[in-house]
Amino acid sequence: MKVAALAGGVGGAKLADGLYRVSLLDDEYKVSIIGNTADDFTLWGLRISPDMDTVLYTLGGIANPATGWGIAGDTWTTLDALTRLGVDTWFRVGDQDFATHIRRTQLLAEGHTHTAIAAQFTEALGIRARLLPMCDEPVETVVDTPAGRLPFQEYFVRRRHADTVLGVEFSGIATARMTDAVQTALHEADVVVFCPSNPIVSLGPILAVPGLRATVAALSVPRIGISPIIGGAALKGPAAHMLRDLGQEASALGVARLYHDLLTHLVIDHADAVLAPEIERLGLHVHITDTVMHTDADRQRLAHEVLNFVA
Ligand code: FO1
Repeated sequence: MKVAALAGGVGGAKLADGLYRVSLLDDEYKVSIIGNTADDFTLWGLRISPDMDTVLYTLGGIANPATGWGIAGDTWTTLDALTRLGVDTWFRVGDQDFATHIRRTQLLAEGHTHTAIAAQFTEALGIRARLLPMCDEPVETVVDTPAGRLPFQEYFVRRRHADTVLGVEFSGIATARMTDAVQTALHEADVVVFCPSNPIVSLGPILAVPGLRATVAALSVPRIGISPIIGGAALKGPAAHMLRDLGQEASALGVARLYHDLLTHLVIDHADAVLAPEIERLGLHVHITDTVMHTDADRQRLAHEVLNFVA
């Protein structure tokens, strides 16, 4: 059974990890993760790809469990040395994390694609799943706020996503192209999973790659989402207040409205059970369960429930 999962940052990476662990236990499953590259940016001359690295480290079993991003046990000597040189180190990059950015920057300079680089990195970390960037062209999310148009990491990290979101655009998306690997993963999939990532800035850019949304909508296989909004809030990050700022409903029903033309099934949390009838009226099959993943076992359980729900 081939699974194609769309995943963004920390929340999506947890379910992607659960699906990956299921595939390690049962080789009937093969998992491809289509990742968000619109958080990518260049800092201190290095190309950084936060959401791809979050999935990479999570599936590689080396992600920092407290933050979800960066590497567990990483040290900060390089960052401290940069601070000593007068650099504003607002974006926290650990010593081991720097290796990823240095190597990616070098490989890009040598002409390798993001797709080839992701394959090298998953190989290096012994990951037996395909991690596919949504495209190989540069795309960068820009968040329009009362303080002006902000590059994503400025909005998200430096300004702690405190600004009201007036609009979001994906600079470069018009010239982005679905890679052959992404097209193959989607067309060969027996099931497509929308991992619980921010619908606006994590799954949004992936679905904005020209042709990708239409490809997913036209598939005949089950397509299942997990709501990243539980009880009107996101577990982590600005998803709920971004949806509200943009006039969307920050609830599992609001998520269903965003995706009902793409999905056949939606998994929601017990906290949102009351919304199930209205979600079903949108034509989606609804599965109600505990969607909060505290432990690795939770990730695997939820992944199993997702796959069994559409089986
Ligand atoms: N998120 C933060 O809130 N603060 C940071 O200092 C930070 C550093 C960082 C370094 C590498 C990396 O891969 C991710 C990092 N993130 C940090 C998360 C990053 O902002 C992601 O874009 C978010 O997780 C949204 O997906």
